[in-house]
Amino acid sequence: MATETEIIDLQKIRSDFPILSREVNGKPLVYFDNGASSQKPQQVIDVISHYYEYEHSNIHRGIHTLSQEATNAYEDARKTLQHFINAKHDHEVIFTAGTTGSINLVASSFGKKYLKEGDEIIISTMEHHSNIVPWQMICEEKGAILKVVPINDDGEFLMEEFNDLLSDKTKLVAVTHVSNTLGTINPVKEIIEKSHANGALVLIDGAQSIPHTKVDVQELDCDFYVFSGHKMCGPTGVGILYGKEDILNNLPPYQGGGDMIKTVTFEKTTYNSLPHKLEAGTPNIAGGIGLAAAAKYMNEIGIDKIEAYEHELLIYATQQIKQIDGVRIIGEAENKASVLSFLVDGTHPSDIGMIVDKLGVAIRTGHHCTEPLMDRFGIPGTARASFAFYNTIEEVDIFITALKRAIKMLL
Ligand code: 7TS
Repeated sequence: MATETEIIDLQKIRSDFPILSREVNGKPLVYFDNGASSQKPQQVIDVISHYYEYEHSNIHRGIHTLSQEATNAYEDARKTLQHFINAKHDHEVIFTAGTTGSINLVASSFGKKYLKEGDEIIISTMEHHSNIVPWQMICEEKGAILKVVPINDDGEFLMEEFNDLLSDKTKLVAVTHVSNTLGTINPVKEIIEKSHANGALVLIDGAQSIPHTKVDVQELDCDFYVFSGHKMCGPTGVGILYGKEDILNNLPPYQGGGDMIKTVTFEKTTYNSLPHKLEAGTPNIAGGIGLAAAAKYMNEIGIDKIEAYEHELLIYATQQIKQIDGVRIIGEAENKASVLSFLVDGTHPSDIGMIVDKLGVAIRTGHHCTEPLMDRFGIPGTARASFAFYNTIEEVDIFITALKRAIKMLL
């Protein structure tokens, strides 16, 4: 096994993240809740501060210098994100409030125009509530039907069952690239090919993949790809909806308001072109600029290196946790990202979470906004450690020691 320093310069990277040097409950922070939200490097914090200190003004409307500078910075950020996911055009990159905002936009606009009674949307058992509830809402409104692809006991997407669900009634398939609870990496390219062969569009929920793996939307050939800034070292309250140009052009606007119009009279409004048609109102300007800074930061480290290093953390942590009696890992897919969900016989995940927190270790416990997935496994929730590229093997050791202490106290 290669050592961590051979893959990335861990010492330098950790020094970029001010929060990593703080203490929690008198212990050095071990932050293993990256699936919920990642921490932010100084480079991103500085870009946001600089924007507010020197550049802030509203965008797309001012003739004055500051407004032009802010507009340029925001539109440059869009281009950075275009290149980050290899979209063909910058106007295929729509700024939203996050993954949830992006999925609601597609469900509402796509559903309004294209869904009719008896049509079907397919999702999978391992979806986050964000990729379930918006589809339920639009299906209810339109009399459409939500179908769910089952998974096996390891937490893997069942392709044959998916094939059986696909039909000429299927209008859209919405699946997660990486499961936030199980870590499963889904075969999205195959899912996209099969859906297209069947005439259905595909939305990929990239909330958990974008922080860990190189995403090329043209190579994937997905119709929509959505993600949040805050899970990839960027700020909260901003995210991306990528959509193919012709598909976005044909979507009706999601929200009405400033910026998304070309002309307005009381009789009739005409809409702006992409991307503005889908971005009503003053956006999260600093958020967009901060998100682009995060994309640049990750690119500079190298997404391939991030992926390789995080894989080593996962393998090491999995080996260590398996040596503890009574631990059951939830999600043992062959192809897994750096998420380790587990249960310990005779204990409750939240008790484990509370005790390891006292020892400085931040993990998440509960259903992780995947209640139907918890039902599939017949459990109320899990404890989840999720790793980022700034975590270390030593931190995994601290976590394992803390976990052993917690188990001793609870049993
Ligand atoms: N989709 C997936 C796969 C996610 O993991 C999350 C957030 C979302 C959608 C929603 O993202 P948001 O930024 O719009 O809230 N997942 C988690 C998690 O695992 N723990 O906290 C949030």
